[in-house]
Amino acid sequence: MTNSTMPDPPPAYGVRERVADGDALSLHEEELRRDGLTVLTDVFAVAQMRDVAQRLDRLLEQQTEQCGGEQALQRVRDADLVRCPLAFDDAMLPLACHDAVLGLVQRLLGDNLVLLMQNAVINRPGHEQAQSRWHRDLNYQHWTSSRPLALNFLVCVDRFYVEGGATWALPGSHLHEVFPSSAYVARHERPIEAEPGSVVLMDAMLFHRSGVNRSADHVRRAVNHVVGTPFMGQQIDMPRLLARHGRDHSSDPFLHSYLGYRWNPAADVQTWRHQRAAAH
Ligand SMILES: O=C(O)CCC(=O)C(=O)O
Repeated sequence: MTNSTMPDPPPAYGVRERVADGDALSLHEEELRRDGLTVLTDVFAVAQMRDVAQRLDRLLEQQTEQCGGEQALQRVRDADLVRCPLAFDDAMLPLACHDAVLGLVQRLLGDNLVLLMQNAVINRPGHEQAQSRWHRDLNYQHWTSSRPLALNFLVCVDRFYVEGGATWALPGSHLHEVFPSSAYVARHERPIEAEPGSVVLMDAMLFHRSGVNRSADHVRRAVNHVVGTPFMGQQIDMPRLLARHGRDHSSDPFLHSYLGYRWNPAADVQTWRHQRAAAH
């Protein structure tokens, strides 16, 4: 995990308030608040990433076939994406649940977290990736909040480098309502380069995009997660999808909450009261 040795306080004058230096995650927290992004290195083992890469390729093939083929998915701008992989392969759940990553997320969002989505983005040379258009992960929102509402984190399954389709971001754009001018974007867009096993975290209001993959043959896979607070809805009803595929994580106290079992709308008044009583 990234851990910098603490530098001496920089000389300054007229400064009466400053952020105190803290532990290993404090700098990442500060980067997330100020820039809207940070990178944790060496979170997952490279061997694990190689295994995940193979599993993602299989899942992509399955989902593409189930959805009528690649061209059909391209028409709805959903090609080269694996939707909710953790519902289909148990090796995907640990990517969403790493202690250090969630510890950092909790510093910004508090204890009650909900996984709003998990999607793998496969960025291949010669293939247009729909995610390469600028967007916020809280799409269509043009306002700012005094506190972060949701974060996203990308697990780098393959190496992120510019020619190979690394993610690009506009640092600080989570603090502004509107998307900046083309000139501003051209001057301030920044690539995020990282090794396999790293995790790129962003404020979910930060503008970002996949890069264009201009490499000869580098497939750049990433697994993106959006984590919010319980008043936000999941992209796909995870408890229901998991159940459909024979998986039930509801007895695990953390997953009960994180995967949405606890927060799903109740079917009726009695059920809501029963659930509320059980939680107390
Ligand atoms: O593929 C990337 O580099 C970014 C992915 C992304 O923008 C997203 O999943 O929202």
